Amino acid sequence: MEKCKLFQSVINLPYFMSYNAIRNLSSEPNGPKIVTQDIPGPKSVSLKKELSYLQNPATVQLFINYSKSTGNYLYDADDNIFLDVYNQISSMPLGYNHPALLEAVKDPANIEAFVNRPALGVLPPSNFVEKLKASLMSIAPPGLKEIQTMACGSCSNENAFKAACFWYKYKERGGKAPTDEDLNSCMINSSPGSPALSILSFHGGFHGRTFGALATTHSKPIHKLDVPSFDWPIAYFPKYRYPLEDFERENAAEDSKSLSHVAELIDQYKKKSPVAGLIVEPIQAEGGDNHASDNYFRNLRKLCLDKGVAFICDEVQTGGGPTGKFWAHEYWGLEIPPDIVTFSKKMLTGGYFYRDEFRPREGYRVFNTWLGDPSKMVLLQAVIKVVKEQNLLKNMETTGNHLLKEMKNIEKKHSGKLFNVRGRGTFAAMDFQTPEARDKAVKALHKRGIHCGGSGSKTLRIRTALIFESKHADIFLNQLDKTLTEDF
Ligand code: PSZ
Repeated sequence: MEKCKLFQSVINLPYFMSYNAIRNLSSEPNGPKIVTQDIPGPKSVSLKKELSYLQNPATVQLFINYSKSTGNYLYDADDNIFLDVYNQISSMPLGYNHPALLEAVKDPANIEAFVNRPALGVLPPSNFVEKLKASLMSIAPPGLKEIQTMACGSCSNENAFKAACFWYKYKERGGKAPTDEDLNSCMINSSPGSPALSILSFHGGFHGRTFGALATTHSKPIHKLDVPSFDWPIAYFPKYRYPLEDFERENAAEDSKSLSHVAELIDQYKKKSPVAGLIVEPIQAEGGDNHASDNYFRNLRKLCLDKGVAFICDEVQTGGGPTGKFWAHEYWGLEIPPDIVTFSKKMLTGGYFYRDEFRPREGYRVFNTWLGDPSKMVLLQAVIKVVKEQNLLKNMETTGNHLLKEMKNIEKKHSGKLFNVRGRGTFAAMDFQTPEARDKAVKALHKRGIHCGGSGSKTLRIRTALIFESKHADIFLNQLDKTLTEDF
């Protein structure tokens, strides 16, 4: 009680809102509860059958009761309650039905944003600048002062690639206007108007599934099969051995191997299709939670500057706070920020921040009907307020430290079953011996009321909401330990 009073006076909470209420923890159950014999339960199975008449439901795991779901807990159609450590593929900043978001939706001042979806490029609402400043610009990565909103992660990357190509050709033309030949040839996809330029990406990277983004995605064949693609360079990404402190020399060698490959590819492609931009995730997420050192990324950034290549940092999955900073690349301590930082997921709207050199000179070069959605900015503004008031970045750091320490203890206890515990904040992962063992662990944890997911071939990943605390981590850790003891 004392703690609550003190807390309320510090951040001026309305008297009726406790610490638990504003983190949306007061409505949470005490823990997971599984009531059906199998997961999925009978209601989910029958709904999946109905869906199968309308589309291929192969990927659907469970049907969810979103009105009951609350905080870190997901309620399925059969009333099973799961602790959610996966959060809609890492895209829920404040868990389910957070009161601050419910309030924002109910606020009469915000209703227009939910009812009218404008073509933002031509008829933005009169409060657009104010809303951009209050939401996205209030958490812009250091050094980046311009913003483009978009609908999703893939289209953010697509347009970032275009911005890199515009930038590259603008420099090459020395600021001169395009020629008639440029304008005519681009209409038939030919050079010089449609130039042979490329975007360099990394093995194991994931940047989306639309055509351009897919050309830079290299995590699983099922994403790419049967889709025509570009001949763009794909570089080696470091593969670390764990624990990091025992393999410093080997891991530094991995950094050098990757950096030399990037430099080599940029030089090699100079003749056939010069590299306009390079895209990289701060932690390769879909590819299996592959980390690289802060020093590696500092050198990669330098290399891009030396070679005149745009450095695009894909923070679609790492951005928005789970690592303990709003942007994972803030850990690198760059002297010159990334040229472009793309986002979506926990940011609720897609888009990218960019250095002013990357502002297209003409209108209609980066454009589509909606260019995002102002209602998402209303929600994001409410999210950011809670993150700041509640110090949720610090919460990710504290909870993440606890989670990682205990995951490492479990790794020791179950050596031979669990490997390579790693993470930053609560953006954490561990490997199993085989893909089958990983899949078995994900299923066994579902049965124990933990909703988690896989990445890469044999990795289990944790993607919590920002309101996930050590007490939630303990529930997960306890079930992980039990699974490894009883199910393996
Ligand atoms: O299978 C899929 O399509 C998935 S599963 C997880 C994602 C996509 N993540 C999306 C993502 C991402 O993690 C990174 C680092 N960059 C871009 C994207 C694409 O975002 P969306 O899905 O919004 O197009």
